[in-house]
Amino acid sequence: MLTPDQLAQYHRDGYLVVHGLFTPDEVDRFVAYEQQSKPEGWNEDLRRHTHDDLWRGYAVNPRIAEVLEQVLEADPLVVQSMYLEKKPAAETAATGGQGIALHQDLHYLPTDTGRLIACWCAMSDTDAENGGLCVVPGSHTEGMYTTHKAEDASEHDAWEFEYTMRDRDGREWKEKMYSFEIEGLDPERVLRLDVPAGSGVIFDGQTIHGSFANRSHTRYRRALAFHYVPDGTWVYRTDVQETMPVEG
Ligand SMILES: O=C(O)CCC(=O)C(=O)O
Repeated sequence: MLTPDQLAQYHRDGYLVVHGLFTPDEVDRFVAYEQQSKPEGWNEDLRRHTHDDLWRGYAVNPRIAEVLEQVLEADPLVVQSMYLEKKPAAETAATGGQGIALHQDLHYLPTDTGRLIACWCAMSDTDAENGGLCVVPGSHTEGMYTTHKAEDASEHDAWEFEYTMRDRDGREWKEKMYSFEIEGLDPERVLRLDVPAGSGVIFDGQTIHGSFANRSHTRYRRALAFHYVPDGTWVYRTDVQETMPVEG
């Protein structure tokens, strides 16, 4: 359970580090599972939690569910799941695995209520050197920023993709998305977090966040990220529109 101070901190800053979401055994089990089951590179399946029992168990973990219920004051529904592993620099040609440019999740996952929350879980010790999570405190109160496509290839992957969107009335349209990067962000505002394995960060769909390349020569940066909406929220992207309750 979050304390009133932690809740207030979340609402003030738009993010909160939560310790002990997963035990060391749970972290090891997940990492070992991914090492033997995962194809190389970016995992494009954002719905593993719907058809992989191990992933489902992590997405609906009661420690996460309890925190989200408190913050959202509603039942959370899982939208998507991602495992984000960055190799150390020694294992790649140039820098280590790239990061995701600083963005707001609602750019990628627009919803009808504008509500969305992430639970980003460290599956290795993470920090500034190995490309840990960065956040911009308070940015969740500043509305949606304009963006451009990620520019610095040594730090960030760049891509474009067209998604099919559908509203509640069945009206469909296409929307081009790309590796969003916030326009004109003051780098001084970016806070590089230290998050140990098993701990996590919850953050609002409007909180600016992302990460940089892994500059460590030996240490992997591993994270498991889930995105949720409160029950009753409509997700426009058809590929992740079928949400899953965390309970039942
Ligand atoms: O892990 C990262 O590098 C960034 C994660 C992220 O952008 C997210 O979870 O929404």
